[in-house]
Amino acid sequence: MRTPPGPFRPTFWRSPLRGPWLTTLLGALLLPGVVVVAVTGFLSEAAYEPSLGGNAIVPVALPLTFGWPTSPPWLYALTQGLHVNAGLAVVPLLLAKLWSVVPKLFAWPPARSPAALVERLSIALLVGSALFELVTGVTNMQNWYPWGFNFVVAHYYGAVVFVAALVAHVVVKLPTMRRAWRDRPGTPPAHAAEPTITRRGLLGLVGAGSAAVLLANVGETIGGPLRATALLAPRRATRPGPNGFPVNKTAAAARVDPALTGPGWRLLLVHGDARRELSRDELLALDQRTETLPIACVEGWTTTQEWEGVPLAALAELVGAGDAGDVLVESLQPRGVLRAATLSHRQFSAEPSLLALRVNGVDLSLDHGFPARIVVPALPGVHATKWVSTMTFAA
Ligand SMILES: Nc1nc2c(c(=O)[nH]1)N[C@H]1C(S)=C(S)[C@@H](COP(=O)(O)O)O[C@H]1N2
Ligand SMILES: [Mo]
Repeated sequence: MRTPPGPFRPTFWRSPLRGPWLTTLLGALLLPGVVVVAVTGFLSEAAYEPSLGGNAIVPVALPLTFGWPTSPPWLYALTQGLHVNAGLAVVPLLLAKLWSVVPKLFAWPPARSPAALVERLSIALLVGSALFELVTGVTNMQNWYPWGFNFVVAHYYGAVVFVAALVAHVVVKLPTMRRAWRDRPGTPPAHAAEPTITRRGLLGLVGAGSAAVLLANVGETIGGPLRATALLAPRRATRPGPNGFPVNKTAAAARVDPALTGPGWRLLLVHGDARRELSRDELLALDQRTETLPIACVEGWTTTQEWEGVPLAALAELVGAGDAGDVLVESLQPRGVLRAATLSHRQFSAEPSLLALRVNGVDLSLDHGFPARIVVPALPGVHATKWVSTMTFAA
């Protein structure tokens, strides 16, 4: 069979920089970053348990459902901040590594042996899952959910495929990498063009790219002066005032009827046959506690504010549920997976866990969850349910 023209012929690829040595170097630089992203990603899955509305997020989870700690309060801000920002920073490296091996994509014949076919299929899985994780991860960071599937579930399964394919790839390629490293860059093939950039220049470009995307986002995670440079971060803008910190989902977007948040609003506590209704004034008359706690979202942003309200443990006591196994928190929001969340016993009884009524010294604004919202330490923001209406404690 004749080799088709164009990219299927090795002479089509003329960069003198490409070669096993550069690919090995880029791979070795990429690997630690990918390990950080993978480990923190799987930790995020563990932190999501016990999940939303009582249903496990991922039907088939890795055995990672250890009890995610409730302290230090910034734990999830740290692991998810690492996940998202390291994930961004490795993108230029990943693209450079793919560029360095792109001629292999057109290798002809496609496979010389069954073993070669298996290897190519595993590479297809590796590259496909890496790009899938990249695209879904970045759109999620942009607070943009254009897909018909649940991001957390899809991103999780994509990661399982990616890690399996990566381990196989590293094991298979180890001898090639060793040899390439020992042989140094070598002389480019005869058909290669004159270089337009040195290898060092290429690495510098990749490093500058990583630094730029990192700088364009990390301020959203750590706050402070870097917020000003976080040009790619959707939650950069703040407004003046105690409730001026950014909002992901407004009451209007969540279709919360403002009429239901007025004086007629009651918090309903349920535990078996025990029920208790409290107005906002009655909640304010209970012992209040103030906690400075971050809300950290899977999207990578963190916002730390001073919340004031009733400890969840005290609410549990009101219906004799101090020993309850978990609590289902539901909101006035009529639809959507995020309208309710479940907290485990450890999570609702952690000292800083609050039903917040006020923030930074004033009432919560409607968009920040008025009349009441959950704030819990060390957990992903999905647990910080806004516009709380009912808390059902279960054995
Ligand atoms: N009722 C309700 N509560 C909710 C959500 C929601 O969509 N509906 N989103 C959750 C998620 S995923 C996060 S990260 C935080 C975001 O808080 P913010 O919308 O005030 O920024 O609220 C949480 N509480
Ligand atoms: Mo979130």
